[in-house]
Amino acid sequence: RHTRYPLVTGVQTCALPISRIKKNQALLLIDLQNDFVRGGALAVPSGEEVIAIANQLIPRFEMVVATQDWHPKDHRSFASQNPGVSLYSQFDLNGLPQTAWPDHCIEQTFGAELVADLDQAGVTHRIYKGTDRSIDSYSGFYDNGHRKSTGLTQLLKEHGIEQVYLMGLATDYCVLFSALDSVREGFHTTVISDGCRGVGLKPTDIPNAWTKMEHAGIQIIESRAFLG
Ligand code: VGL
Ligand code: ZN
Repeated sequence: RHTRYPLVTGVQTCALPISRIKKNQALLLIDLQNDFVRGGALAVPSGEEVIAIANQLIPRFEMVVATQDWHPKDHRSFASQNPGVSLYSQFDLNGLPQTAWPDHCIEQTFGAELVADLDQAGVTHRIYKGTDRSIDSYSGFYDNGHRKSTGLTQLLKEHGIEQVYLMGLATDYCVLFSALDSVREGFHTTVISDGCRGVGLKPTDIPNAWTKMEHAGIQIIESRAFLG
């Protein structure tokens, strides 16, 4: 008698019927990085709460793109690089309005890494942004001056993506500008509302961000509506 082996080896089992995984759709996870959650340098209130939602959504997508804020240590958006500019105040950076942030998401440091609890095996691509010290980049698609592309549009189009689902941090910055660029680039765009948390420097910032997204033709749904 000899041992019976499974007929098929090395094939990963899929917890979902294939029909539940949609082609032409990508999940965009915005800045789920250590510095934006509890204990981080620019912690978004309750930011860590969205990780569980990301982990539920990830298996439903064939393409999952994680963006990472990825700054050189002397990035000009940091208050520390602008003597006389106080933290969270507004200043002019090469002709663009800029908020003075604490030092955060410095390339190659722990703060810039994706949160460890995130199901990183399901992340198929990463996009790094904010790498040029002279300009900030809230959107995963373009810098704040819309001068340089990160290559995200091309990546999505190469994969035949027509519909983009977004969630992450922070509602009033990187989620807002990524979602606005996504529609502008021609993708059907949906933001998962409970998968986002905002900074809210002003109490109106987060509600205003949702209004702007709605007015731009972005669909806003809760994760349970997607997960069914
Ligand atoms: C972000 C402020 C500065 C964000 C990034 O991910 O929303 N906010 N850099
Ligand atoms: Zn940043």
